[in-house]
Amino acid sequence: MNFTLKNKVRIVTAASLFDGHDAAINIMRRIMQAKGAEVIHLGHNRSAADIVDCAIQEDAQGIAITSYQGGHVEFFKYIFDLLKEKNCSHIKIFGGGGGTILPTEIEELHQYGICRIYSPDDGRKMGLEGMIEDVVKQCDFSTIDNLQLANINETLQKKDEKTIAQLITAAENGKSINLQINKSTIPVLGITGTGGAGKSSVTDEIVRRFLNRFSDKTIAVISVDPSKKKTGGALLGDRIRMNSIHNPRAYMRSLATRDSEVALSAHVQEAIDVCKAAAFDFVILESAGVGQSDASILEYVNVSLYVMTPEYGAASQLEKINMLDYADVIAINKFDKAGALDSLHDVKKQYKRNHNLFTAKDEDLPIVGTIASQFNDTGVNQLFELLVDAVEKKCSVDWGRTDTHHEKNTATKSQIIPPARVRYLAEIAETIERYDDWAKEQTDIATKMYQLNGAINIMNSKH
Ligand code: B12
Ligand SMILES: Nc1nc2c(ncn2[C@@H]2O[C@H](COP(=O)(O)OP(=O)(O)O)[C@@H](O)[C@H]2O)c(=O)[nH]1
Ligand SMILES: [Mg+2]
Repeated sequence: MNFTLKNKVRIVTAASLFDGHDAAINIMRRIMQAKGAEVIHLGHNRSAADIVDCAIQEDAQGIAITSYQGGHVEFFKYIFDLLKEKNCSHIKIFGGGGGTILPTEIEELHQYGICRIYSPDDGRKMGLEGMIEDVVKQCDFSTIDNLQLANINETLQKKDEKTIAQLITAAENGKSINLQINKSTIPVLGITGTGGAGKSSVTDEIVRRFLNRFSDKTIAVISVDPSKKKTGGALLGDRIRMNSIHNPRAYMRSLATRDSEVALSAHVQEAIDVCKAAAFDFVILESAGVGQSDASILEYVNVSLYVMTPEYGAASQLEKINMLDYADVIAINKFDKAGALDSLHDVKKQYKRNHNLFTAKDEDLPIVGTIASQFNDTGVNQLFELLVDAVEKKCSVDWGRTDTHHEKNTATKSQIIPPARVRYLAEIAETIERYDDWAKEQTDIATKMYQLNGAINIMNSKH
């Protein structure tokens, strides 16, 4: 890298709506990460509103999009208009779409205010690295220079997303701001576990159920992912799993650890405090993947959830997991994997040992198998009930639950095609083949009858 960034640069990347061409943006975002940027990647097929809302909530300096399916002029202009409408014109827009974006269209978009659309010619002249350096350098500015601190608590309580986001950035930059916080009444749930266990997928399912169940309540999610020690860059990928946060009652912010040794950012507490000052009813903190001994999330949260999978190796490994001592609730996610029931049994046994609960009934332990990737999973439903119970009990809040039924079933894999019907396509083909054979048989008979009839007629006519 032949340049140093003055500011932490955060860029939202995505492929445009109805567009599955994500190879190009994946190349671009990896180079951005290597240049030290924190990239919030949204993947493909993303709407202008998704991208703009994300950029504001994440306090990004830039948006970088690829568009190959046409409609790019309208798409880029609409993003520009939405940013303007939300008073966030400082967020710069970059893009590309190879030869599908004509030079005249590039000119039109630049005139409109899009920062830069890169053509294949630009690629030839500047190279991939040159283009990305150009993007990253143009995003190297502070977003918090004009942060209005007068009446900050009132603005926060209106849940102004730009202000919330910029206050979290201020905290990350070491600026302390005096906020009014009612700490005692806003519960914080910590979700931790090994990388890839499904923490973000479980978080998304909890947010969905929370928003559905409590129609007047608001929620904030703070998600931490690791920074690369070598480059300082980070892929903040949790947001790609979050489908339920596109709701006016939800806010999400991704944080990079900015220090690859730890599972949490040093500024997690301040980020939680900003969300509390903004009077969200519930805050969820998702840690970056942790090792067996890590339990650092406990310092920041009232209730904790440990997410693991059936693939932890041998049962003796469970003895090393610190969170089995401390977590209020444990989810064995990916319960669709082989050996899931065995691991549920093993984890329950270990939990009883850790907590000296040798006489407790298995079904009373706060351990549940979940399949977060499955719609309306019974295990996740049960998990949600356990978490609401734990929050109400530990934080003395009354969320006024109307529906208090407790599901006891651990996740069961619901098959889209039941076992008895797995051959259904073959059965349809066989039925059609049988019908075709029968129809051919019938036509042969009819043909023979017709021929015999004809022969009879000929014989008769000779008489
Ligand atoms: C690879 C590819 C695919 C792959 C995509 C793999 C993937 N996961 O991305 C596959 C085979 C799956 C595919 C499928 C389809 N494709 Co296709 N595909 C392409 C192809 C060959 C290359 C696109 C690409 O990634 N280029 C690599 C990038 C890095 O280079 P570039 O595009 O030249 O971009 C330059 C600059 O613009 C700049 N740049 C680009 N983006 C960005 C972003 C930033 C931030 C920056 C800084 C710079 C930058 O970098 C490059 C530097 O030189 C193009 C044709 C072509 N030769 O361009 C067709 C093309 C885009 N596909 C096309 C079509 C029609 C389709 C399909 C609809 C085909 C079909 N009927 O099924 C599907 C749709 C897929 C979907 N779900 O959306 C058409 C689009 C036509 C149009 N818009 O009018 C094209 C143009 C082919 C054609 N001539 O018909 N496709
Ligand atoms: N088979 C299976 N895959 C899952 C399940 N939950 C999540 N996943 C997948 O596991 C991968 C990692 O999930 P993610 O939520 O990002 O994990 P995190 O790193 O712990 O936050 C993704 O590809 C998810 O789609 C599940 O219950 N079953
Ligand atoms: Mg995650």
